[in-house]
Amino acid sequence: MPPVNQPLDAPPLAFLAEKAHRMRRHMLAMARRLGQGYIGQGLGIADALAALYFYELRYDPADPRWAGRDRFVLSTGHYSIALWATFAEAGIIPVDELASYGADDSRLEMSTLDTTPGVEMIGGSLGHGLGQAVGMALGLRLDGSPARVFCELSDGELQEGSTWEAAMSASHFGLDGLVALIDCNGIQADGTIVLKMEPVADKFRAFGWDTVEIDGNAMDQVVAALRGARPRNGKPKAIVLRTIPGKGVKTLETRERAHFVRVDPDEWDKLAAELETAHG
Ligand SMILES: Cc1ncc(C[n+]2csc(CCOP(=O)(O)OP(=O)(O)O)c2C)c(N)n1
Repeated sequence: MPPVNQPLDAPPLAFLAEKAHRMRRHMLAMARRLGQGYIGQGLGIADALAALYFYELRYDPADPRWAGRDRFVLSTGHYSIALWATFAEAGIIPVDELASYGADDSRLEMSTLDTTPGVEMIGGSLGHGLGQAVGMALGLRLDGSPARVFCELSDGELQEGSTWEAAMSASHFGLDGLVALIDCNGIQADGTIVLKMEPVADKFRAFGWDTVEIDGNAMDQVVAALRGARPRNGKPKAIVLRTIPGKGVKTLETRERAHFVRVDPDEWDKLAAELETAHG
């Protein structure tokens, strides 16, 4: 089992930062084989996933369907590259398997399938994650389970009505074991976010959620926000993550069309070197 429920005054920040770095390294290697991928999103969400899987989430890597597990719903199925890297570091899938990312017959698709160990929901069609997470949280409550449900969703998904129906329901049903991690990376398919969604945090507060807004690439803030979301106080929790697409790889952080990144074959060594330099 990973370390869980550690005291706030001694969070394993260096350990978590190292995990996030290793995950980013995996992601670059996976995308390199294909020459492209949803790399920006993966690099941006890496810190939150590292904090979640190696600090907060309760799960058993040897038994991903363990009934007592906390659930993690990745609503943005196209962020799968980050999930596979996380699973490899967590021991849910073998590290060697990452080489099959995006290949025919691979379990590691470019969007998530729930036949892959550790995946709770089929991804691809955006705007469904929070609703499914609400259903899971209700089901766990009916079962008398203390397990919690964490749901990642994107700023683009805030433009879908289904997300707000789910947000309303979570608050109505008092789902205090539900934690939404909202990846506000500011991009959508063709560039910057299409509809103005700000102020995101105020919107969730207005829907009755305990809400914090943080730098989603600052490990200490992510850890503190996850700890702050623990109380079973009758309210769902929202953590608004401000993240940088391509975080950790300078060239990608400043790339304009960051949604689906194509990289020239001779550019990969430079990206890998930038990642190592940024980590120090
Ligand atoms: C319901 C639905 N509509 C459209 C798409 C096509 N699509 C795939 S990724 C994407 C961009 C979504 O932006 P966002 O959710 O903010 O994610 P990010 O920009 O971080 O990749 C779109 C429109 C989809 N997968 N599902």
